[in-house]
Amino acid sequence: MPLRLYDLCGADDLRFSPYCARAKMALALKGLAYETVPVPFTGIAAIAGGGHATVPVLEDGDRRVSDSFAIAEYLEDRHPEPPIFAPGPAGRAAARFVEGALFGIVHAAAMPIVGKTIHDRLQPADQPYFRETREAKLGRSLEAAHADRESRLPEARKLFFPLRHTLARSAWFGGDRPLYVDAVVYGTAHWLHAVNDADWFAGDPTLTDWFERCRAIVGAGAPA
Ligand SMILES: N[C@@H](CCC(=O)N[C@@H](CS)C(=O)NCC(=O)O)C(=O)O
Repeated sequence: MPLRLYDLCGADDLRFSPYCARAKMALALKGLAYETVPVPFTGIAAIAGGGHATVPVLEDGDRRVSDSFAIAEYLEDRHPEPPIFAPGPAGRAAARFVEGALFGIVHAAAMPIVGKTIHDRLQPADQPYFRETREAKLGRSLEAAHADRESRLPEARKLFFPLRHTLARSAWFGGDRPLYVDAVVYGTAHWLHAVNDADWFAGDPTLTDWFERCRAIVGAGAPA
């Protein structure tokens, strides 16, 4: 039975979730075949079960793993070769740091910029839920946040400086091969580009080249 990944979907089957993209790249890096099951926001609770339900969820036979980082660790423990974390606890801690920095800094800065665009690209049945939950977090309407996106975008783009800083010296976070840290950053980049709000890496060949190489890995590790 192939691995199955429950994957957030918008209108026209748009797969934009940063966390699901991370899980897909982790699976591809491991060379594992998988199939995806599209899930709208309003369908997540039914498949994730219990607590604060989120996707991705990986199904491996009768085993279910939720949370993208837990999925990467599960894959690493179950299929050690090729490794996707640098050796030892330090490798996982470094990946956690990157995950946290992206969530706390980049996602926080990007959400007001891309929130309305995401909303507009969801299935109509998902839109009220998304609006209510995201406006509560933003403290204002999606439209009000969208109105000053042009002025916020340059500062938000600068938040990718650490990525440029790293890739100027190394093809991947793993040196000559990609690691899960690449997948973590790729997921965020995929999210921002998939909702088609702006070309976040415009005019930056280093970031564009790395992003295209990540995309090729995810595309080649395509679903079973
Ligand atoms: N830390 C979790 C976060 C997953 C997450 O927030 N996923 C979003 C989709 S991008 C979700 O399922 N949200 C459910 C909701 O907003 O109700 C992970 O890395 O998997």
